[in-house]
Amino acid sequence: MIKERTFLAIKPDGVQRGYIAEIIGRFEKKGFKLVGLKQLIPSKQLAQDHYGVHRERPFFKDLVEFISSGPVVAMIWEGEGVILSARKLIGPTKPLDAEPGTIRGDLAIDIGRNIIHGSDGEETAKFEINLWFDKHEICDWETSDSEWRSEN
Ligand code: DAT
Ligand code: MG
Repeated sequence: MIKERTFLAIKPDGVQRGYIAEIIGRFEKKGFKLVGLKQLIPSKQLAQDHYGVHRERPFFKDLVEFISSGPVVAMIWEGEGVILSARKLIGPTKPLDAEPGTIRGDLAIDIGRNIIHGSDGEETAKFEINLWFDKHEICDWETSDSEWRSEN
C-alpha cells in the first residue's frame, strides 16, 4: 500500500491566535493520521527554501519575514488522498474567497495571515517533508482501529 503523506504547517498567526488544537482536531476528525509534529521558529533560510517557488513575487520578502517571525507547528499527515483533501479542508489562499467550513473560511480574513500551509501536490509534499523533517522525526505507526477505517 502506498502511504500518501502531506506537509502542513500552522503559521505564526495560527499559533498566536490559539488555533493549534482547533486545526489539528480538524485533520484528526477527518480520519487522517499524524506521523510528524514539532514546533519551531523557522530560520530565514528555511522560510526562503520553503517558499522558493515564490522567490520572484512582490510579497516574497514579507512572506519570509512573517513565517520566520514566530513559532510554526510543522506536521506530516498520512492517509489516502490526504494531499488534495487537506487542501480542501484548508480552503483557497485568499480567506475571503474560502467557504465557511474550511479552515481559512472559518478562521481568517487576510491573504498574508491565512494561518496554515498545505502542500499542493505529490512532488511538493515530498520536497517539503524532507525540508522540514529528519527521517528519525517521522513516526511510522498504525492506528489500533485501522481495520475499521479502510479496506487496505
Ligand atoms: P497557498 O498557501 O494557498 O498554497 P500560495 O502557494 O499561492 O498559496 O502562496 C503562498 C503564501 O504566500 C500564501 O499562503 C500567502 C502568501 N501570498 C500568496 N499570494 C499573496 C498575495 N497576493 N499577497 C500577499 N501574500 C500572498
Ligand atoms: Mg502553496
